[in-house]
Order: sequence, then structure tokens, then C-alpha cells
Amino acid sequence: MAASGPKLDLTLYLVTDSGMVSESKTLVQTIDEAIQGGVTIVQLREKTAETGDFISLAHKVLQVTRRAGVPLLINDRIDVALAVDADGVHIGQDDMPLADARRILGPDKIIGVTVQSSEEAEAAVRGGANYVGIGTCYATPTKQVKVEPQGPSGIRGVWEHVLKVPSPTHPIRAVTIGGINAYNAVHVLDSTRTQGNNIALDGLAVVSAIMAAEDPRSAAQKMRAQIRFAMESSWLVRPRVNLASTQELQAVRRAAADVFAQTKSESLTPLVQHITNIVVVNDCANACLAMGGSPIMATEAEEQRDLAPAISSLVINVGTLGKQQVAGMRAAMQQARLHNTPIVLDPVAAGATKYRAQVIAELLRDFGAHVIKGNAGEIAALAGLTEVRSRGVDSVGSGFSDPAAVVAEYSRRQRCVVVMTGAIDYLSDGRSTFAIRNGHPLQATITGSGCMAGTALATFIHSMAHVDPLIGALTGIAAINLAAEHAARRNDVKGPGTFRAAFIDEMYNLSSEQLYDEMVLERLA
Ligand code: 3NM
Ligand code: MG
Repeated sequence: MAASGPKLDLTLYLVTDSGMVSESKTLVQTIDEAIQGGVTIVQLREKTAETGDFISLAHKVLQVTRRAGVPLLINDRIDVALAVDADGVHIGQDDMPLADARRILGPDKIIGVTVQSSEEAEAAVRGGANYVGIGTCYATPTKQVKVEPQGPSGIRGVWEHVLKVPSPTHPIRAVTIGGINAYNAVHVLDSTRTQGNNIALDGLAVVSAIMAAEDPRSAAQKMRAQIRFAMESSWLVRPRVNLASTQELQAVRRAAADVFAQTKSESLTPLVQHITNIVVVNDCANACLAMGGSPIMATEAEEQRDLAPAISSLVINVGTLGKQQVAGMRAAMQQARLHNTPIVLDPVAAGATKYRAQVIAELLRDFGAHVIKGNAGEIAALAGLTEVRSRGVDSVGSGFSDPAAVVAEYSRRQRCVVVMTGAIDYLSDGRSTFAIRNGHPLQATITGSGCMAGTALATFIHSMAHVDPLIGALTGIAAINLAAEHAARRNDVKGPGTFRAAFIDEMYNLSSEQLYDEMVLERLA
């Protein structure tokens, strides 16, 4: 690999498109500014240029990239790469075969190959590519692609395969491309990490996110900051509390009680934005207040951008799924991703209708979540399991034979914390799995019990910078269930109506000492 040329760093990979450049700038200026903003490698992609023009442009771009110590690859045209002595080429499946390109360019030039499947990837790796560009992540107007976008989970499948293939240019590297921007960068990098040992892609490739930006420098800076967050600070790489090594359940209970105390204190009032269903909106707002949070229930797409910087966590409850509501959810989730704000997804009645299943699948594909909370039927529908069926919002039947394995498996698949509620609640971050045995049957007699659990999770997962999502989730589930136990014990509670009021009271009255003492926590894995 480019022994003499600039170092191959795929972190932020810019593919050019001269048609997108703002009228006030030249292509070369745009590339220069993008590199100043943090682009680490450039691919010059000119699909229609005459050979002479392509070469003269490549010479100019090369001056900029050489000065910055960033490699320049030429798309498709080996002849142009040779003419200007570029650092390498990037070829697609319909371009010159890899073996010929390698023979012509020699062992030191960088060669990257676009792949859409594990088979294409395997051939590229075995053939000595230095990296693969795995497409197509999301639908994009930038390039006509013959295949359906595969979303991050499809990209991860190819990446996991790539890592198993012996590579003559070891180590093989990879980026993904297609519809990637500062909003989805962290989600894409998090959710393409291999399920086994958590290996991330080497970077992200973009065209329009930088080329079409008014200010390419700041667009690149934003992308770089998001990529840095995903590589260095995401809870997937850096759990705040290392539960996997915490053998003492007492320490986990202490961590939960601390989060609870902090949130209840006057000094911290997490702003919890909800887009939830019309049946429970008032209950959730009151539950949030009672547990030390401040609820915001703003549903319009237009207001999400203004709200986003102040928000501590976001609840997306899909109970009400009008078109306008869904647009609000998408806008809120996009903003939450940009600000690295934790997202709690409540997939109400996930399996009930095709429309509902599709909306949820698209939200997960495009934005993901930090926590997914559902009952057994909802988790079964999301995970594609038939062992448990749901009817409306209620879970039918006794549940899974091995619920802990289901939540752990689904958590690893979604790269998020999964909480499965029921008589016993199961929680997993894919590394550690817990059960909480608190709560009361009266919870099932009122509407909104489950939705308020979603609120509780979000209230205690208020800041990704300070709280591990699993600790926050354990805190929220313990708090809501203990409040239910306390309420059910009261003499003035005669049935669902009085329980509902007492439930909120007891969320308000619960202390961190009670949470620590009364939480019935079991470690399952
Ligand atoms: N290759 P944007 S998608 C150049 O899937 C290219 O192989 C793709 O553009 C592939 O970042 C694509 O603007 C265009 O979505 C990506
Ligand atoms: Mg090509």
C-alpha cells in the first residue's frame, strides 16, 4: 500500500461531484476547504469529463491534496491516475478488473473497490484491494444505483464477511457510502459495528453532505466531530459504568440509586421531549415531572431543530401514527442524532399492522435508538420471532421460554439497550443482562403504564455524557415499578382510578434509599 505516498486514512472520505459545487466556488476550492474541515482522503470522480480536462483538473487537485498530506484517488480512470501520479484509484464492479488495475499500478498504489454484496467484497479483498467501499447504505439522488439500499444492518453483514476473508494487503479496511450525512453518521457507525467484537468501519464516504454544502469546511468539521464521537465516545466503545466487569449487584444498585438521586435533585432537571400517543400524553408529562424531569410534548417537525440543543432525552412512542406525527418523529430523531441526545423508542403494538411495522422499521433503519422498550409481543414482532404473539397493545401468552436470551440477542442486533417489560422486566445492553422483579398487577389495569415506563427510562438516561443507557434504564424500570408497589399498598387505592393518581404520587415520593433497598435485581448474563 502506498508506501511512499500519504497515509491511507479513511475516516472522512470525500467523493467529488463538480455538478454540486456552489456557484461561488471552484471544485478545487471546495476540495481545499473540505480538507481544512477534516476530510482525510479524496476521490476525484468525473463521470463525463474529457480525458485532457480530467488530467488537468487532477493536477490541480493533487497540488491541494499533496500540500495537506491527504491521498488523492481517481475514480475509474487508471490512465488519468498514471498520468498525474495520483495515490491510487477507486474502481466499481463495471470498471477495469481489479487484477488488471493492480498489475498496471503496482503494489504501492491504493486501490479501492465498490462492493454491494459479500461476494463482491470477498473477491475484492482476495484480489488485493486496499479497502472496500460498501454500498449502498441509504437511498441517494447522487448516483443511480442498481441495487436497493441495504441500510446499516445490511452494510454490517458485508463488513462482518469482509473481516473473515484473508487479505493480501492486510489489514483490509472499509467505508460505507450512500445518503450519509452529519445526522446519521453516528448511527451508521454504531450500528455497523460487528456483533461479535464491536469492530467499527474505518470511516464514512460522502458526496453531497460536503460537495453540496454552502460551507464545505464547516460541513466537513461537523462530519468529523460526529465520526470522532462514534469512534471515541459512543457508549458502545466507552460504557460509563462497566457493568460487564461489575460482579457486585450492590454496585449496580448503587449506580442506579445515584442516577435517581441526581435526577430528583433540584440541580438537575432533564428536559425530556416526548412525541407520544394521544391516550397517554398527560400521564407521561406528569410522570416525567414526578420523577424529577421536565416534560416537553412538542410534536411538529418545524420546531424540532430549535428545541434540540436544550433537550436531554427523546421519547418516541409510536402509539399515534398520523402522517404529521411521523414527520415530527423523524425530525426529532434526526436532531437528536445530531446532538447525540439519547433516544428511547417505544414500539407500541409493533406487530399489529403492516403500516406500523414499516414505520418502526424505517425509524430504526434511519435513526436507530439508544433504548428500545416493549412488551414481549412488541419485542417478538420487532425481532421477527413467532414465539409470542400480540393483540393490539397487549402481549398475549406467557412469553418467551428464554426471555433473557431474546433481549440480549436483539440488543446485539440493534446495538442498543433492549428492555422487555412484563411481570418480570428484562434489560440488556448486549453485554450484560438483568431482570428486575418489581411491580404490581394494578399496572396492567390502567392505560399508559408501559408508556410511563418509557418516560421513566428517558428521564434517567438524560445525558449520554454522564449516564450509561443501561444504568439509566435499570433506574427507570426500578423507579416505575417501586412506585406501583407503593401505590398498590395504600389504603386509599380501591382500583384503577385511584391507583392511577396514587401511582404518580408515589413516583414523586420515592427516595433513592428506597430504590436502592427495594429494587429486586438479578443478573442473568
Ligand atoms: N457510490 P451521497 S452511492 C458514489 O452505493 C456513490 O456504490 C455509491 O452520494 C454506491 O453521499 C454514491 O450524496 C453516491 O449520498 C453517494
Ligand atoms: Mg466506476
